[in-house]
Amino acid sequence: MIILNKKFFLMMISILTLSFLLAACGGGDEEEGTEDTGDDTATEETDEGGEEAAGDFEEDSWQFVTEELQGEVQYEYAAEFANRISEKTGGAITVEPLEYGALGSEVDQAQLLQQGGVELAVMSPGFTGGQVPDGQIFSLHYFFPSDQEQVQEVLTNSEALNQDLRAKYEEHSISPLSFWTEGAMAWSSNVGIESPSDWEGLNMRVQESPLMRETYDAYGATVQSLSWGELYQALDRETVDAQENPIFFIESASFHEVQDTVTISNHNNYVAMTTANTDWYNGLDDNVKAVVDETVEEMQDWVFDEQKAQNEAGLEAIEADSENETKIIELDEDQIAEFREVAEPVHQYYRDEVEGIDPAIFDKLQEEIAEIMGE
Ligand code: 6CS
Repeated sequence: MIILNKKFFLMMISILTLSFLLAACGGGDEEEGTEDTGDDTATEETDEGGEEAAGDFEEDSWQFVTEELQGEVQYEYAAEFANRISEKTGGAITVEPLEYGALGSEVDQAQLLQQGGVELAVMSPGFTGGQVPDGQIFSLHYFFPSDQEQVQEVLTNSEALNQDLRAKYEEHSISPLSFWTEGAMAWSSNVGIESPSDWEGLNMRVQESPLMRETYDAYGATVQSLSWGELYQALDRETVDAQENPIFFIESASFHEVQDTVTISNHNNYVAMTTANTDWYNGLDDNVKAVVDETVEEMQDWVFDEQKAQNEAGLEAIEADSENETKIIELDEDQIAEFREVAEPVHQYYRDEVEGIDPAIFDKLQEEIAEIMGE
């Protein structure tokens, strides 16, 4: 029996309906959101008595697209960002957070941002792995720390990421203003993954990142790229056998309903980027850019707490779901060592063989990680 997932169903309808909208936006909307709105200036008072400050901002509205649904980390990030921008500009600038599906799939959304059809997006590097090969560094297994506080520290402070990798994305009109974790990745499957050999013959869902193929190849699995909106049904029909995501997302997308096991593997982290269209961002008035930068910086702690709370609640919800029993497997150190042994040669393969990547970014990031881990 096919179990229809309600969220999935609603999303697919909205993707189909709005694919027309995406086609209409293609390349033609560079000016959207940057339009001259006339002489309107805001005069509303802020809590801090900020009438003067508000007057410094011209009225404007921006769209902030995310790859997740209301209540999930990315969307809540955009909503909180919107509140803060409104407050700091005395209501002059409004930001509209958009759910996954509102403007197409993750790949469509990335294209929209690049074309200037939206100003801001939360983007996962996995969906532009073909265009920006250096972004695939986030899909290496056992490369980043497993401690999420250390991961967030690396993502927030790394020069390799926030300067060098950012410049690579900017060649494609994507300005990553920050990188942040949505939590440690876990695997779900029906077989119960406890050692690399358990992957033998499994078909794994991945994002649009060629390196992910290499990684799962090393374990003996095949891979298939899919948008997450198609994943529940693919797992249910067993055209795909396994997937990876942070626990909160496995629960909220209901993947655990159609998978028997979840493996806490800590093999890597779900990294998201707060991105802006590069021309739009560079064209902002200095005072507006300062407010954006300040807000992005503040959001690093906020989103860390948000993902932590959602991941904890997600695990509890999976454990409490007696209608869909899920076996939780937590890998011990010996089991992790087995996975590391297979995964680590892919690090060198990435550094030395993957076309288009800058090995200097890899080397610098590796040093920065070692420093934060006190090695
Ligand atoms: O698996 C995915 O593709 C989705 N996972 C998360 C945690 N956020 C959005 C993304 O598209």
